[in-house]
Amino acid sequence: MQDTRRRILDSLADGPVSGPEMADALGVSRAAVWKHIEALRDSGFGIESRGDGYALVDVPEFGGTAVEHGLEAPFEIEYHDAIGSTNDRARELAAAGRTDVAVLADEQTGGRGRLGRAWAAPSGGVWLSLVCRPDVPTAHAPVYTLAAAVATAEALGAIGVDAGIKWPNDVLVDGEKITGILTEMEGESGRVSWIVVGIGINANVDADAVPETATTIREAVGDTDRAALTRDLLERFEALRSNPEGVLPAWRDAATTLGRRVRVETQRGDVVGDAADVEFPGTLVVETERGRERVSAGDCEHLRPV
Ligand code: BT5
Repeated sequence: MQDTRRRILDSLADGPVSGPEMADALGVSRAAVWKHIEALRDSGFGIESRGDGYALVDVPEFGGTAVEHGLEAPFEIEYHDAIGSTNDRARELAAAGRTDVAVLADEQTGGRGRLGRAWAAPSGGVWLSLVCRPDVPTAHAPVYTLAAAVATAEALGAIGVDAGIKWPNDVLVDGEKITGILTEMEGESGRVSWIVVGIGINANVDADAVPETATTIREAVGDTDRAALTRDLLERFEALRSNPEGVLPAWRDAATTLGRRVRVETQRGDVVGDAADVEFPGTLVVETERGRERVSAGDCEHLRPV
């Protein structure tokens, strides 16, 4: 959001402020204040003109300005009511050199999972893709998927949804998938050029609009304030990406895979055994009959104990 508009909203947070007072505080003309107030009204903020000044009476339910309002993470929000895939749009922005942009949509018409799978993304979800340009080796990329899973599980926990992580990229509630994560990357000479972390949360969505194996926030606890959830998620992700060493301990805390018997389908075949640990940057360690095996990518299934 434009900096002056953000400052206007901040100044209105504590009650009504008169036009001249605001103009003085921001160092702009009264006409400029009025123009910004009009622009904020256009983007969904309810601002009344009263005897004691401008009063903020309503904030938009969802959208770029709703998320940016009070956001304490350095992401610019690009919001779409509907889009093919937020990951595709984020990749375009990344290829054009942008960073710290969060592409957000209410609905996706061509949402993607891993390996070309389709992702159901009806209106009412939180469909989000983050463009990041960390100066790290490409081999470290998986830790961003783990960070996104941790941030999501914690943000869901904060609204009363008891979510756990299934390695590597699923956030589940009672075994049903509530969030999927799709990380895509481009590198050069072994270093990351950009990473796009796509996060899809089934939020205010009917259970029959997503696959049988899935669940939604609506089903778990009822509809939620998606702007607040997105803000919380971005702030948690920001804290984790600034401190990559903290990601693994947080992931272990939130994961349901460790200690479970698992089958992981990998390109080299199935790995079956007990999930013992996860190692940087996201490698799953499995105790198998053949000894310890390390898996860096694959589809993981939790099995019943033998
Ligand atoms: C994923 O793939 O779980 C990654 C999903 C990432 C979606 C986000 S939304 C924002 C951004 N923009 C995009 O276009 N994508 C990202 P994978 O592990 O391959 O799981 C895909 C499988 O999950 C499908 O084959 C279905 O079985 C199932 N599925 C499809 N839609 C679902 C949904 N809404 N909720 C839960 N499961 C779903």
